[in-house]
Amino acid sequence: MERTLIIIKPDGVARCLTGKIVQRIEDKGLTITKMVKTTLETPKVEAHYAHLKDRPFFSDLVAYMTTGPVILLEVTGENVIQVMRNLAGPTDSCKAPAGTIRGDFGTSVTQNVIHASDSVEAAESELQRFF
Ligand code: IDP
Ligand code: MG
Repeated sequence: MERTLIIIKPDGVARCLTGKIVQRIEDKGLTITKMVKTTLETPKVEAHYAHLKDRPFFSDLVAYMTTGPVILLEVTGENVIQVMRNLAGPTDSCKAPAGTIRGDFGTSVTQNVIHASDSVEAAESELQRFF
């Protein structure tokens, strides 16, 4: 069994998409093992996205992630990291196929509704950071 960190980002929470996203995760047979609503503080978001700190959109990204509450989820299941990346879809909501969370609900490349860890190492360090 693997575990991953999912964040329902501020746009997802503000647009009342939490129930729909949780439903998709459970419909896929994955288990939500932790779930917390919180508002993220700037230093944690900066650490989470440290790999993007030299990109021109970094300050907008950090501002967006701290604008309102998020839902933090630990999701557990077989190959859950890859399965959740598949459910999320590609980063850019405008290019993400219909049927994916970002394709169905995301509105831009930044406002793409959810975060999903992209490797075992990332998942473990992100779960430690946020829980
Ligand atoms: P991922 O969330 O699909 O793993 P990353 O490249 O790790 O994508 O980027 C982290 C987050 O930064 C994205 O989910 C998105 O919110 C934002 N982002 C990524 N690329 C861009 C961009 O080119 N312009 C604006 N925001 C971006
Ligand atoms: Mg990423």
